[in-house]
Amino acid sequence: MMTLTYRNILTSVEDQIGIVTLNRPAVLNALSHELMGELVAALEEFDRDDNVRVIILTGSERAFAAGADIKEMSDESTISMLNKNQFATWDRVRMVKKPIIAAVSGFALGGGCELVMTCDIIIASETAQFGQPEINIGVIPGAGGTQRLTRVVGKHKAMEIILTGRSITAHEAHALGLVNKVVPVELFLDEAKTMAKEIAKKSPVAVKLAKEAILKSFDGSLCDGLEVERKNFYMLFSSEDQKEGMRAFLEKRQATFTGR
Ligand code: CO8
Repeated sequence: MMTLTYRNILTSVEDQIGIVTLNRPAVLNALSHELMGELVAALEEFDRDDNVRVIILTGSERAFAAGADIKEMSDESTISMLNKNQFATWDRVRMVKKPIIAAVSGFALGGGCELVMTCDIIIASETAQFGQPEINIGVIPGAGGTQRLTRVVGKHKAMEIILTGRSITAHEAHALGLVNKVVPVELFLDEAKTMAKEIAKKSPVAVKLAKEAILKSFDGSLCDGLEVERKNFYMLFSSEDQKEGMRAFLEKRQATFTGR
């Protein structure tokens, strides 16, 4: 297997399981453009590698990922966001054909929660916290949150989670059907490996085709939904509230929103 050098992630292979670990600890694994590029390169490399049958995506005990990188986004405009088209990279995550198990501990917020929901199976530590706090910084989920969360937990819960921006615990996420299993924090990666090993014993081609078929049933008009979400996300970069919300986060103060 060709080994690429990454700055924001770690990769390894054991027992036919390819493991990608998000590794930007200083900013709780905030998903910068560079990190997403590396993540996609690693996932695609594992997707091509015949020695890998299942992929695990994980972070640290403290954070899976606390969202997209707010520092990187705070001064963007609608047009600069459109031109950068960073979602092209995000789209490649959902094109991966092998199953991806998310092993989640600590914060899985905003883009972090959306990345988790793009995975196929979710194992959570008891300390995991899921949420879409974008509303607190004057924007909305932009990487599939309004679509994937709603499909999993239903309209009313999705409204509550996205409109209040509050986090939910691993146990609450489990009760809502968002996560497969909740385990003590010291076991979350082992549990993901146990599940991965079981799947790795099956026919790889059957596993791939099963994943494709399940996603077909799930993704009905997902593309339309994603398009609306993306346009609205870009549009918010024309608002004063987005500037105020993101600056207030970086300046560690409460945001004051005016609706402009
Ligand atoms: N982006 C950039 N830096 C971050 C982020 C982030 N999302 N989250 C945390 N950090 C940084 C902090 O600024 C801090 O840096 P420093 O030490 O330099 O001050 C460091 O990480 C540690 O964070 P805290 O001191 O805040 O740690 P706490 O334990 O006090 O709080 C929280 C942890 C609650 C997770 C808090 O950091 C937080 O609220 N983070 C932001 C969560 C958030 O709003 N996420 C949503 C972001 S928007 C988004 O994800 C849109 C996705 C759409 C895709 C876009 C693709 C282009």
